[in-house]
Amino acid sequence: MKKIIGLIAWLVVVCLCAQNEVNYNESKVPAYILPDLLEGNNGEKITSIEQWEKQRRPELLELFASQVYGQTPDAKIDVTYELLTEDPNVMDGKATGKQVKFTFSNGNKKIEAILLMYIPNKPTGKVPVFVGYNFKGNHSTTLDTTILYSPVFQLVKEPDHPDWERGIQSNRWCYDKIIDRGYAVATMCYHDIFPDKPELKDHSIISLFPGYPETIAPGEWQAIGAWAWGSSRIVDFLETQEKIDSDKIAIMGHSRQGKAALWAGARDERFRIVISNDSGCGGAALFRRKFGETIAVINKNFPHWFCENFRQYNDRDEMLPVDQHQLIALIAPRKVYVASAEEDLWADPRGEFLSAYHAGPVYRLYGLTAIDSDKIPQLHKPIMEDIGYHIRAGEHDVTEYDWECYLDFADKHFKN
Ligand code: GTR
Repeated sequence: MKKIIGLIAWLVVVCLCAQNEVNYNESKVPAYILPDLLEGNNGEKITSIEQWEKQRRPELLELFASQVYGQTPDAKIDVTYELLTEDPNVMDGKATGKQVKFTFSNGNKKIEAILLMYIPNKPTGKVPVFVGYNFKGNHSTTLDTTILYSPVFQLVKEPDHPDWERGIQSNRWCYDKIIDRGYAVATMCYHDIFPDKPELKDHSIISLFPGYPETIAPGEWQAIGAWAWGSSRIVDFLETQEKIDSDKIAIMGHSRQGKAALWAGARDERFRIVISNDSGCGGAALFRRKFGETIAVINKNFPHWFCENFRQYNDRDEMLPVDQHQLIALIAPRKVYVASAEEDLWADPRGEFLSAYHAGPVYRLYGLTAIDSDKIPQLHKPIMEDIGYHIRAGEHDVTEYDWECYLDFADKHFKN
């Protein structure tokens, strides 16, 4: 009897370990069938743009909201903007720098955030703009000592944390290059919208919405939904800016912000280009490949990112009614670009590529160009159709090479 109990206990341990083991072996990727992009929930084939826009697209948006990212409330939160600084002469005179305080309020409670913007001085007309969150504060994106610290930063980082240092992620924001190419750039610290710790939800914009915290329903939004909502509020502000061409707004998000950028781009059609940089699980990567990070692992490590319903798919990734090629397709006919890094296996570069590839049928429905081959391209050979993709050498990061590709892609679609 003892032996049998011992054997059962051993089997349970083996099974649990096997479940949590990360797969980096292509030959162990399970055979999978992706949910059909062009078949409605009622089994009907989608063959026209009209059917896609009226029937299938709303169905998919609803599935992603209820099962993955959570529902974004319809309630409107009051937002005011205050220009804190404006310097028409930054970067040796080639740009204007602005810092703008956003105050989100529900009448009882306020949350503040700071947007940092650089606008090129040379073009006389309106300019296109890249929007994107930074991870370590606006002060981390440049050495400029006039950049203000985010109000929330003291909540997320201890006073002696190295992230208080200026410019530590300036490599991810090649402002000079962006300005030289004639683009404006607008960035905000993502902690301002939802400080990235589960216990800090009370300091997030979610806490301003009616019903909080009583109504934490299984399909309710969490951090990724909040970050996506926040990037739309940045667009609201950009639309008030005379120098900004609001028909040419691109969003670029890295990693967890790549996930949020895709969700923002799927929901808000004002983003005309959506760029996912190394976004991985819950971003561009196909869940069903179970390569690198999986649903169970991401929900365990980041319980505050996705809605509670998403936990039903822990270790049952193939039961999720959607997969990420469908999220990318929701961006059509607007342009989308997915980027991977060769050594970033945790994010499953091949899975990121394949979802961009499998989004193709919706782009083709619009008569647009998609990715032709399911063979991942060579390093540094970007694909620049209406869907773009590249894989570069190196690790999980945003590099100058990534930005060069995004600027080329934006030139192709915004400047012709
Ligand atoms: C990792 C996480 C990834 C990705 C990354 C990041 O720890 O597992 O899904 O989001 O963080 O945002 O840098």
